[in-house]
Amino acid sequence: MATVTSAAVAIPSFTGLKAGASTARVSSSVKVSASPVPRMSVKASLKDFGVAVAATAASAMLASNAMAIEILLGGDDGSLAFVPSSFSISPGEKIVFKNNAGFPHNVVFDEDEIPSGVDASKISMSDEDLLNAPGETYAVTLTEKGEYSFYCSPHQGAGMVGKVTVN
Ligand SMILES: [Cu+2]
Repeated sequence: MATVTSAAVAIPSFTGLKAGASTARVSSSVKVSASPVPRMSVKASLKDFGVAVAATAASAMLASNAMAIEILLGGDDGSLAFVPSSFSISPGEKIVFKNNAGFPHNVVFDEDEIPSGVDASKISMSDEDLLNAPGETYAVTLTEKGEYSFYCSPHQGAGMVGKVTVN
């Protein structure tokens, strides 16, 4: 959770979790700014929500949200790529895509190359939505196991594509 940068953005994520608890499947995406806030405020927010979340028998999801992986958008050498471009995570582990170089970038999941039943629009940025500022992030959490392909709309033709395996 250290990469979630404000208590305010954590709340929509958990609202979604409560709503989706009956199907035990949650896909949430939150766009956050790069401005850091003290870690304690996020923790305090989660603690408050922990009560409601536990009541819906989804407390395991709360624990798994503590994990996160950071993927850079654009290589330090100026390459138009996700770094790393292929990686594996656990279900519920947060992926934080961070603007690094060569922006604007975005993150769009290929609806034909994600597990069946997953709604690509719920985990993707829109084609028009771009990360323009250095350090700007897009965070997404995948809960269904399987392989997901994604790309950056402006740079797909230049090979800015990636793959994540949830297992
Ligand atoms: Cu790009």
